[in-house]
Amino acid sequence: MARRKIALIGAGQIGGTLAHLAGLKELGDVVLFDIAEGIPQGKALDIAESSPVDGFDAAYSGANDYSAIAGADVCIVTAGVPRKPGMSRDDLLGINLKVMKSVGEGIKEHAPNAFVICITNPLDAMVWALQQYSGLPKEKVVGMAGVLDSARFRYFLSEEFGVSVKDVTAFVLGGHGDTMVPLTRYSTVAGIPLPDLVEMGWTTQEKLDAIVQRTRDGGAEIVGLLKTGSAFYAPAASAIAMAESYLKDQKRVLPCAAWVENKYGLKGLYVGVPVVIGENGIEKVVEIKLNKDEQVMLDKSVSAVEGLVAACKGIDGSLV
Ligand code: A3D
Repeated sequence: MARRKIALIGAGQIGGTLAHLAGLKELGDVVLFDIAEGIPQGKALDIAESSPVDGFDAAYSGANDYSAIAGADVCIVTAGVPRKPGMSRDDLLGINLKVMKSVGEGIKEHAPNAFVICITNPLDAMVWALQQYSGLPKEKVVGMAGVLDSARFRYFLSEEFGVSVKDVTAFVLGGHGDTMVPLTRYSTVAGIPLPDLVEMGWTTQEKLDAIVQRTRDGGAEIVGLLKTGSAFYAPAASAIAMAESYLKDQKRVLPCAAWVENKYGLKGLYVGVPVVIGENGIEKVVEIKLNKDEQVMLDKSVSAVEGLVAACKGIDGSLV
């Protein structure tokens, strides 16, 4: 069987890490694409030269022309600019919307059958724009945010409880970051929901609230430390989990920014929900019953995303 092809559009910090992880996991051959000349070629060669050491088989190439992504099975999009300290994700909207237009058109022409994962911020609006510009089916275009937000939540919880990250599950809904909705009653340690763990004296409600807030601010915490860019290891690992579920038809249940229509009271919007990812892309949107508080938080998150989508339409009148 021929190897699968993974196209990474944007060969910056996340793009390079994605390329390395895709090789280490032998997900397929990798093409790095970027407008910066030499960067995708240099990273491709550098990672290919590590393959004999780590013992993986994958062909690597770098390109500045979209024809190189032809026939890709998966496209992961990080093209655009990241945040600098003091910037919100939304400050990136105007610049990155233009980038999504060229990327969407490139994918439409050269890789129309791909499963497309968007990482570029502001995520929920950019994934929507990317679907519009590429014209690909909505179940084949998805945004990465929830896997990262829940990974951060899981990591902080594992530290608080002194238990393995493997035994901590977390359930998040809504937009990326600031308006993320953590569902603590569906987040567990080995199946024990967080509210029960508070009752059992494992932690306090105050500490749990602080962990939720730290999760929401997780991106800004890293930006503040790095100063020159934003997080890239955990975002790359998160997108690779989504790509792997598609390529291997694992049917994992992962929180992603997916197209939601007639569920959660939405008429049609890209927003973070749990979905099943398999060989057909987004195979199912999982709808759960929310309590009053959770619904209020989701509504707030939805209006933030709607505001960004409206701003995109204001910038480019061709978007509907
Ligand atoms: P960075 O290292 O700057 O890489 C971005 C790359 O995109 C650079 O190599 C640019 O040359 C390239 N680029 C710019 N314009 C184009 C274009 N038109 N076509 C092709 N390539 C282009 O950034 P990064 O890798 O750290 O981050 C990439 C994006 O991911 C940013 O928008 C971040 O804000 C976003 N991000 C999202 C999350 C989420 O959880 C959603 C987390 C972290 C970063």
